[in-house]
Amino acid sequence: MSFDTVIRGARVVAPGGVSVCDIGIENGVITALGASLDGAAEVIEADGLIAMPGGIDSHVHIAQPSGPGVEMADDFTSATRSAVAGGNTTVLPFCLPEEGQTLREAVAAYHAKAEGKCHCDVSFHLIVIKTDPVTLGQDLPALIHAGHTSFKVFMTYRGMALSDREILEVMAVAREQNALVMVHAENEDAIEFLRDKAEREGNTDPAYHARTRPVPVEREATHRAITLAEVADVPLTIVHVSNGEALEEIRRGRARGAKVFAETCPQYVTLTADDLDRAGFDGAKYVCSPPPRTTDDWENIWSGIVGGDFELFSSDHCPFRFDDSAGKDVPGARKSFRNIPNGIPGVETRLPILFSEGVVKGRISLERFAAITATNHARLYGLKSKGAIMVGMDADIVLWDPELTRPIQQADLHHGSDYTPWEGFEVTGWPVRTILRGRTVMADGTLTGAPAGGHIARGAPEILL
Ligand code: DUC
Ligand code: ZN
Ligand code: ZN
Repeated sequence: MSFDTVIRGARVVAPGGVSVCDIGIENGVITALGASLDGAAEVIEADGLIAMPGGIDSHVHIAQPSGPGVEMADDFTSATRSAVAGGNTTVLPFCLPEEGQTLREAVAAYHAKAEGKCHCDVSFHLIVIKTDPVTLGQDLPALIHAGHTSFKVFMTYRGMALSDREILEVMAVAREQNALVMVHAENEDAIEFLRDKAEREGNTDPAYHARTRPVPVEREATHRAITLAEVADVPLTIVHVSNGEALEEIRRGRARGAKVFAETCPQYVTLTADDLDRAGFDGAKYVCSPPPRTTDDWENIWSGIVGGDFELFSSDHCPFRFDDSAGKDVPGARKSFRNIPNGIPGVETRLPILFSEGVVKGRISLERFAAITATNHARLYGLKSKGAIMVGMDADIVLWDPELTRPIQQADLHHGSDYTPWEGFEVTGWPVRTILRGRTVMADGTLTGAPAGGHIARGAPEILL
């Protein structure tokens, strides 16, 4: 056999287990796994390294409209550069229509923004904020048909939140068209009640962002979202689960037979609400929704990661610059937490944090790491040729140095934000080479060429239960 590239001697994390072998690649596809593969134009010596499936981050926000005067810190160039540097080969951002745009127009404009800019592959989820007959009856079916087979609905944020009835109507389309609904589960009325009260009492610091979105607000909405999915008879993904009580609702739903998938993120096992209470305005760096909780909730979330409740570990990368009047410091943000743009950067740090806290600390196996960072994302969201080191799959492979210990530092990162919430957080294990469809796109933290990524149309979700 002849190959374009052979990766030699890595510990390969494949669906069938972990073994030392060579990986043969031809035309961007894995064509052989075995001992002593010869006949390659390029040989990558990988002794002592681990070969993982390229990370798939199925929850990132890129160049998303973010309200008047606010600009997201990443466009497709910087977000995918950061993704690749952090060991990812595919990311799934959300397409959100701007005021006055139809969903179809929004998707066309989003494609135009991504075209020629991506250092890794991308595929778009949709965000459904309108439920008029054109959106549900024409745009959504056409877009699903074109490979956008998942969409997010919000239970929070005035202007974006859907009523229960509207969520059911969206779920009915998902059922008919074989697509997957993702839900942001927080109760908007309860949040507004608490937020108005906090403001009336003069409690306007960033810390009140977390205090006005307490656990019951997420727990109730999680229960309601699962109930609605049971009524509509559809599977659903609950994204960014932050705490043990919401996780308990997911477990109870599953015990009843509901097809619920669950996602969590690094911030829910490494940050707490106290981070939003940092001196001055620094707490704004940690404002995201749902907010980080407590160290007890870290343990609750770990129990779900270790025990298999979470299929997905994503970043929810949603970057804003801190020292910027178009970012966290937008006019009004220091007057009230209500005005602070919501989200934190994390696409580059998701995998090192989980590798270090999960694999190196002995909580999860290499196989489970691969499943919740790549394989399950590919299967659940219909990326048929991605997510596993197997013959016939895209050669999306990341080589990890499992012993490299370093602190996370803004100075080393590649995103457009001017800070990382994990400044100084020490990790062991780092992705040292990212290979996208057979081509090395990052080596030792340096990107190695022009953007080589493209948009991937997805198939139907594979229901993992
Ligand atoms: N939800 C997300 O998924 N990301 C950022 C902000 C939000 O509310
Ligand atoms: Zn959300
Ligand atoms: Zn998000």
